[in-house]
Amino acid sequence: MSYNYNANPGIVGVVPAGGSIISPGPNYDPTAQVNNTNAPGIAFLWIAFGFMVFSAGAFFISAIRSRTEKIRKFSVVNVIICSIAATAYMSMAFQQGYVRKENGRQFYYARYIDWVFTTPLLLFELASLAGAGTTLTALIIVLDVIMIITGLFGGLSVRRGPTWVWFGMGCLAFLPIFYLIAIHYRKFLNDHTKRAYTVQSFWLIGLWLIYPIAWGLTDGGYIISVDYQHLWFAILDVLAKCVFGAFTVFLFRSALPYSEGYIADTIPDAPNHPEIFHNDREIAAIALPASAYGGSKMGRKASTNKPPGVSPASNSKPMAV
Ligand code: RET
Repeated sequence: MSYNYNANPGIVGVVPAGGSIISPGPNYDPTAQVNNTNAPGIAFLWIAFGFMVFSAGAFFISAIRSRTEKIRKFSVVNVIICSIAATAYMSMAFQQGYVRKENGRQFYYARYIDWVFTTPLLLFELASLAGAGTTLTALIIVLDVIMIITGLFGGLSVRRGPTWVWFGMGCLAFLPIFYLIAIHYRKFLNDHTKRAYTVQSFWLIGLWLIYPIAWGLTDGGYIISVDYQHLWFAILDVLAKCVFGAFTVFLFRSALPYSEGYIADTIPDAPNHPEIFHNDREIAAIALPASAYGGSKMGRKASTNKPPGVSPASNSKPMAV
């Protein structure tokens, strides 16, 4: 089934119901300055690329220097996030990864390819810090991927109706994400992760709320020029990736060993032995009595399962990292 463009002012011709065919309308002007990336836009893109490469390098060094598996994991996640973003920024700076909309405006789908991989990793990072567990982490990731894909389809839509319906659908997916981060995940926090999570979750929500607004003014509503679109998204992306990651990995480094639902409290001295304990699952497997797994008779006895090198001292000083 197809619709007449005349129902949509400014567009002539025929498009399918979803309106996702990118075809020239009467206002098609691929030469207009506002529809294109000019010298300033290219500069913004390369600067953002530089931030991403630099940050990926810093997180890589952090990963190499990590003494515990958890810190290593957070560092590596950030290496991946910044490397993917660097790739996307390079493609955009080289004027690739875009299509032209019905009015001739560049639409950079490369941005969405970046986000569909990096935003789940950012949420994975926050969910891990909270100790949210596999199921609720999977849920937030799926909702997030749906949110980004709605932005992509909204941006690809020629007809205004589908554009904003997609946008509404994306906002709908954002609501439970918001709820999980702001309220539900907090239930899993422990004394060591509370401060780090509180700062990081506020920071993430505050920044992420700006994205749909920026989208409405750029890929959705064509109000801001393509050059300024690059500037605003570059600022947001550097804050949401490089600065957010630096806070997690450097500022809150000492909280990370207590992430992922810290259960090593069963051996109070364990955090002082990062050289032995790579993560608290290993500690749990060695240390917890069988009853902790539901009372199976096949479990180890609590009294005989002290791992080597761990004193029974009951101090629980934060781990040196
Ligand atoms: C879209 C449009 C549809 C509705 C909503 C959106 C939200 C996007 C967000 C993007 C976050 C991107 C980040 C990038 C990393 O650096 C897709 C714009 C709600 C929140 C954090």
